[in-house]
Amino acid sequence: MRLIHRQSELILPSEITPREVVEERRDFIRKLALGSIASAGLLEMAGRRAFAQSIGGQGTHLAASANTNYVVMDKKTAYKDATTYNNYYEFGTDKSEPAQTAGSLKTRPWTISIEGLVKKPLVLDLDSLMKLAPMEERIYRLRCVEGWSMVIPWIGFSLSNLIKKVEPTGSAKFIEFTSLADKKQMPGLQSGVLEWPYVEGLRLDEALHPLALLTFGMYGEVLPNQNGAPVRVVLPWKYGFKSAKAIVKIRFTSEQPRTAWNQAAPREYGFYSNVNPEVDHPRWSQSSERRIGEDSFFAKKRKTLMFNGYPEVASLYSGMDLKKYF
Ligand SMILES: Nc1nc2c(c(=O)[nH]1)N[C@H]1C(S)=C(S)[C@@H](COP(=O)(O)O)O[C@H]1N2
Ligand SMILES: [Mo]
Repeated sequence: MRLIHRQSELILPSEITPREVVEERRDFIRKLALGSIASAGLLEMAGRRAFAQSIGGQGTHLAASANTNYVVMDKKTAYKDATTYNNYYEFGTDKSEPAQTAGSLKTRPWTISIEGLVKKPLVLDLDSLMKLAPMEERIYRLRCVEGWSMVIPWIGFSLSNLIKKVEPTGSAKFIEFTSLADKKQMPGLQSGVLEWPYVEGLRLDEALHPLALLTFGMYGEVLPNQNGAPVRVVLPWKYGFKSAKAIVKIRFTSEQPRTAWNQAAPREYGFYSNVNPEVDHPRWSQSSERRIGEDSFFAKKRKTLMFNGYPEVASLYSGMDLKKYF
């Protein structure tokens, strides 16, 4: 009976299943039908191999020590899913496009400019930036505003290390992240879905929260281009779009910065965009989510957690009406 269950699960078309995985599964079914996979034991083994979900790719190794204070116990998303199902509009609006078109992005040499209301503005090359603090591995949940989530082992260090280095002035209240916008390298810039460059921002106290991760790698390796190489932020208590990729500029300001999604659709995407199951998107509920990899017909949706399950950030918003400041 288990077999039947699996079979019906396997042949269901799924918008989010990468083609290779579908093909691998088809092959598995074919072998089953041919009887080349016989006993239950073998079946289990073959199944496990076909659905193996936690190993990295073949990218450049990036050393890091596990930070056990930041570990989500949920099963990690398969490397393959995390690197082929991406939102990265500079490389196209289709989830599969970034994996196909971001490969040629030149991520070295890379400089990042830290400017605005700071005592010590800096222009850093990637290597100097990476040496600012020891690399940590942290397993975070990432929840996209579209209603899906992943669990990813990121590598980086708290953004606060960089912020302290440049010494913001007393009037700095916000921080703005600007992503690379290079028409020659990024085919998606031809489209008018967003105003380029992609810009995101935080209040300075949010950016100083230890959870805010300046990120250089994932799954033990440097970031694949489609995931934001060579440097991005990961803000796990906020919807995924706040976590800007391929950052070239960080600016400190006294006024709330304009941000790409807020500008494109202010009613739908607020500046804060904290994960909040009680505040629906105008066009859909935010109370539950689909975990990538659990996308079979039989899989239950998961309940979305307040601040995506990071209650330690709540004090940043005490006294604020989170329906108004969504
Ligand atoms: N520069 C840039 N950063 C971006 C995006 C983008 O389109 N451009 N998409 C965001 C969205 S909507 C999400 S959900 C996450 C996805 O990150 P991932 O592909 O590494 O899972 O990246 C965010 N960062
Ligand atoms: Mo997203």
